[in-house]
Amino acid sequence: MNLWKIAAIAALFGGSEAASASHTHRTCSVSTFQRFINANGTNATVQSATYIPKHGSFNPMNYTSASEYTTNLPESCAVQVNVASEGNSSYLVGVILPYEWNGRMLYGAGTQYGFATLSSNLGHVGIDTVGTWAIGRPESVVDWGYRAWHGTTVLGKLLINQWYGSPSEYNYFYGCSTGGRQSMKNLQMYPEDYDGIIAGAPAWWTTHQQLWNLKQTTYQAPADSAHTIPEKAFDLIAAEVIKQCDPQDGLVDSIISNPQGCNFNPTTLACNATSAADECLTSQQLSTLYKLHHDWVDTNQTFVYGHMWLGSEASWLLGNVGLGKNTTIEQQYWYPRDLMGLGDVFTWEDLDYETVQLADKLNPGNATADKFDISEFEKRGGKFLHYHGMSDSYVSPDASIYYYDQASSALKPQGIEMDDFYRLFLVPGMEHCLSTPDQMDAPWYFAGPDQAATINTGTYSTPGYRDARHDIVLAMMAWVENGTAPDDIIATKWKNDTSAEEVLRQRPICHYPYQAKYNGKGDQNDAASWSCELLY
Ligand SMILES: *[C@@H]1O[C@H](CO)[C@@H](O)[C@H](O)[C@H]1NC(C)=O
Ligand SMILES: *[C@@H]1O[C@H](CO)[C@@H](O)[C@H](O)[C@H]1NC(C)=O
Ligand SMILES: *[C@@H]1O[C@H](CO)[C@@H](O)[C@H](O)[C@H]1NC(C)=O
Ligand SMILES: *[C@@H]1O[C@H](CO)[C@@H](O)[C@H](O)[C@H]1NC(C)=O
Ligand SMILES: *[C@@H]1O[C@H](CO)[C@@H](O)[C@H](O)[C@H]1NC(C)=O
Ligand SMILES: *[C@@H]1O[C@H](CO)[C@@H](O)[C@H](O)[C@H]1NC(C)=O
Ligand SMILES: *[C@@H]1O[C@H](CO)[C@@H](O)[C@H](O)[C@H]1NC(C)=O
Ligand SMILES: *[C@@H]1O[C@H](CO)[C@@H](O)[C@H](O)[C@H]1NC(C)=O
Ligand SMILES: *[C@@H]1O[C@H](CO)[C@@H](O)[C@H](O)[C@H]1NC(C)=O
Ligand SMILES: *[C@@H]1O[C@H](CO)[C@@H](O)[C@H](O)[C@H]1NC(C)=O
Ligand SMILES: [Ca+2]
Repeated sequence: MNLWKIAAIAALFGGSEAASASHTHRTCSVSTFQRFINANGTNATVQSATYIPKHGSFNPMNYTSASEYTTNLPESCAVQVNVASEGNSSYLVGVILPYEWNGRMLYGAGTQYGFATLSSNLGHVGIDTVGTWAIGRPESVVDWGYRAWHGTTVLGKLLINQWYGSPSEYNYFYGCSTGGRQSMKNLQMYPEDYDGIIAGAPAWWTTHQQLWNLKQTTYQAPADSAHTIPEKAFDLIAAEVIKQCDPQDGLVDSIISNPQGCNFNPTTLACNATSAADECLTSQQLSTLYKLHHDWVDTNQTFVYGHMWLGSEASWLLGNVGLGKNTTIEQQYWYPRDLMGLGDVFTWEDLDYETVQLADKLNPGNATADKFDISEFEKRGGKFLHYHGMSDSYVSPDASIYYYDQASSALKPQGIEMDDFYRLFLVPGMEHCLSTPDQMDAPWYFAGPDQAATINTGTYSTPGYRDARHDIVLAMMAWVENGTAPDDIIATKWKNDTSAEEVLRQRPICHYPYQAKYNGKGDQNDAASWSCELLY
């Protein structure tokens, strides 16, 4: 799975001017929406307005992996608008307006709940490891950095107001990975935009995040060196980590629930006279493993970025650990080369602390979401749910803890209690945004952004458990609209994650710094046998 594709969570779509629904007084047509926009004085062009019948589907606009929610839609009108931005830049906005509306807006996929939903291409076609769209187009970089989704939000509210004849009562934003960054950036810069924000595994520290992804590959590069850990050894390492760290959390259940508390001894993997060559690590490879498991600390002992946690090894193959292969290293170049403007002469061998300092200075598009004083959002009554999988190898869970702690330091002196508006959930055994290593089978599903689409594109919420304890979107709504704060979210692991019919395990995910503890009796796979306890 690709980090950048995940950003494109929601559906954008093409289509022709189409039939109108018989039971609405407005016509789902280009001219209807162009009229709304012209009356508002917004410089935007409606490209399409498409009537979607009940159970209808449509293909999102060239987003191969963003096929979420494109099938089994409720009867809706789907609109695509091109918005003129600064200079000669522009971005596309998608709005899906269901005829049976729940009175609310959601940035992200989820029309099946009844939300009017928003999406945007952020001003360029695909960012996947290619940054050429940014070269010589500084305004497009700003659109990508923060401007496009604020503009999308303003336009979305306008169209909703005009189409339904009343404004949305509540506005929500949910996204994972770069979508998580977007939602946090929006919260920081435009605290009035949304009432509730869900950020999963947010890649919020853009400058350090992108260079860390390259840093990971440099540990392995050049390919097939003596110090390169071969891909096929990742499972071997993963198995040894589970063997040692699973019991250390107090319960042998195949899940590493407290990776930070695990005292891992890598020397059990060391080659000796009798071990087969592909079943052990040389001392050079063990040094690489050490680097991968530790923070990036640079010149003058300066902390740059947190490390991947124990229990993430099974997904290194999918991530940036790079494998030292040309292709993978190339994929990490878009940020320093195209966004920072260092050009093709920059290679992985040039990455040093000065690159980090330059990135911090440039901060292209002001994309980094590092404003920690989010008191304005708290004051306007906003709620923030933030989560991160402990087995994530794309974005370190440390980045989420770092943000939470920094925000806490900024807000506590102002008399703001974190628990009153901002809760962080660390999910044992969950990889980047979704899924779990086969060896762990950890519960990970709670209807977070991108999760339902992994079952199939017509799924939403948590099948069989469509309630605020098992579905983070409903939990957010209950918090914003009823004041019911979630102490935990129950995560689900199905026997078969594709069919999502039979539950294998359910377990509460507790809000930081609480941790789920087995009560000592009852079925370990039943959430009722667990309680949230303070870690410290
Ligand atoms: C345009 O729409 C925005 C958002 O709904 C609204 O605040 C603004 O007043 C509108 N402007 C005009 C000229 O209608
Ligand atoms: C989608 O891709 C096709 C083929 O590359 C292209 O012709 C089309 O213009 C694209 N559509 C949009 C909306 O970008
Ligand atoms: C609207 O945007 C287009 C480019 O997309 C530009 O050519 C035009 O001048 C703009 N019009 C106004 C009134 O700003
Ligand atoms: C418009 O875009 C082109 C590249 O497509 C770029 O060369 C030019 O500088 C841009 N103009 C402005 C005013 O941003
Ligand atoms: C990339 O590939 C070329 C030739 O295929 C090789 O010479 C070079 O060392 C490789 N670079 C890395 C970083 O693996
Ligand atoms: C040699 O290494 C293998 C793993 O490669 C391990 O199972 C074995 O216990 C080691 N033997 C000794 C004597 O350490
Ligand atoms: C590291 O510390 C030395 C001595 O205090 C200082 O001169 C130097 O500028 C520092 N380097 C960086 C990159 O901050
Ligand atoms: C950059 O973003 C931060 C929030 O992350 C905001 O406080 C700041 O005003 C922004 N700066 C500019 C120049 O837009
Ligand atoms: C708020 O509470 C009422 C009464 O329990 C319930 O019917 C409603 O569904 C709740 N709303 C949300 C958004 O959770
Ligand atoms: C899981 O469910 C899917 C969809 O129902 C099915 O195609 C697949 O065969 C199932 N896998 C297993 C291992 O049963
Ligand atoms: Ca365990």
